[in-house]
Amino acid sequence: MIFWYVMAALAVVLVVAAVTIVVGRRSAVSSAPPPAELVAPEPEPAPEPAPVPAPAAPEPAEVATPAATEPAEVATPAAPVRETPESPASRLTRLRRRLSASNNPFARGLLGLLSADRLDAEAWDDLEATLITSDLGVGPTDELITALRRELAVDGSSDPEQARRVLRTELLKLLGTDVDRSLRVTGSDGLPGVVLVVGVNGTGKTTTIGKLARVLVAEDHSVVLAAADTFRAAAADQLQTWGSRVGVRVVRGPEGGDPASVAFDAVEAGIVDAVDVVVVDTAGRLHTKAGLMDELGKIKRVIERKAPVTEVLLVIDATTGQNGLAQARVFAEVVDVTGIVLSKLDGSAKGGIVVAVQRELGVPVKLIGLGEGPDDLAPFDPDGFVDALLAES
Ligand SMILES: Nc1nc2c(ncn2[C@@H]2O[C@H](COP(=O)(O)OP(=O)(O)O)[C@@H](O)[C@H]2O)c(=O)[nH]1
Ligand SMILES: [Mg+2]
Repeated sequence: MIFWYVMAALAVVLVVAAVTIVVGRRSAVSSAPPPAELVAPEPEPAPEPAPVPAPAAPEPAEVATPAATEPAEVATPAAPVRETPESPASRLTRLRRRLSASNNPFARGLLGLLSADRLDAEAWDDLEATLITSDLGVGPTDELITALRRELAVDGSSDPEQARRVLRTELLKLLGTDVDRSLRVTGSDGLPGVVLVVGVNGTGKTTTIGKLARVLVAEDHSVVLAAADTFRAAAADQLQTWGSRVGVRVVRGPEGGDPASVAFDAVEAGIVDAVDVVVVDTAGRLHTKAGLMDELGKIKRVIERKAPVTEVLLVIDATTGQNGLAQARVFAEVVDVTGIVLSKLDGSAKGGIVVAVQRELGVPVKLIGLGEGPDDLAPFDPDGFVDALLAES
């Protein structure tokens, strides 16, 4: 009997165990989905880690970028990049558009003659008016009109090509093609050449000197600039900026100091450094003729204790026309002007001043300013000038 009790108990144990296993399996199976569910959300965390490395990657890249550029930026002020000025020979070609009819009223007036169907009285009157308003001057205007009428108005009809040819020839005659327009920038006896730049305030002296320094550097001359306009500190700063762009030394003095002593120091520095040229900026105060004469005379005298002045450039603002011419006369009486710089010829309606100023002062135009850009100063070449004026653009 006991045996059967034992067997029954065993059977019960077995059944309980079996049930436990089945239930256990079920719970194992039912607990399996949670991992499955965990797998499912895994993609969610997955994107999370993904963005983490993503920004992490650009970050070092960004760090690397400034790290790479920073030394370059630091290097720039440490060793200022010297600009390479444009060769003077190619400038008029580049700048000729600024003189052409589309930009220049003087050229537009001349081309008006070429486009006239008939060279009747009205066409000649129009041309004469244009030439007078361009400040060519009464004498040169008469000469030009007379010559053109002689050559062109045979039968009253207009041949634009012939008119262009004749106009070119006659304009060149007025400008003068056999004049020495070279700048005297070389000294003798081992001394530097000295260029004194004079003119009324605002005509463009300092800008011209900055541009001229670039012309000289482009021609492999060594240069020192003298900031002898001590009237305003800004003038010396302005010159300094131009000089440092092309590695040219600027000698300056205290604001309100003696301009002659700054000029003297600069020429002395030029001699010590054995440079080729010293260019001297001056103030252009037209207070009284006597005052101007005193100031410029003194500057010149003091410089010449060290080295002769080889060139005196008078800067005239082309937009001021007759007025500029009147001022130029005063300067020419005070110093021996050896060359004219006509600034602001870009867009000036007074292009005729080129002829008038040479006639008036008997001094050649040597340089022309054709814009505010650093290389917008060109040697004056009559052929290139006339071609630019008469260009079809
Ligand atoms: N459009 C044009 N402006 C010029 C030219 N030359 C000088 N200027 C401008 O004329 C102004 C006066 O020049 P600045 O050199 O200070 O005259 P300064 O008082 O005689 O020394 C400045 O704004 C220059 O940029 C030129 O050839 N063309
Ligand atoms: Mg100035």
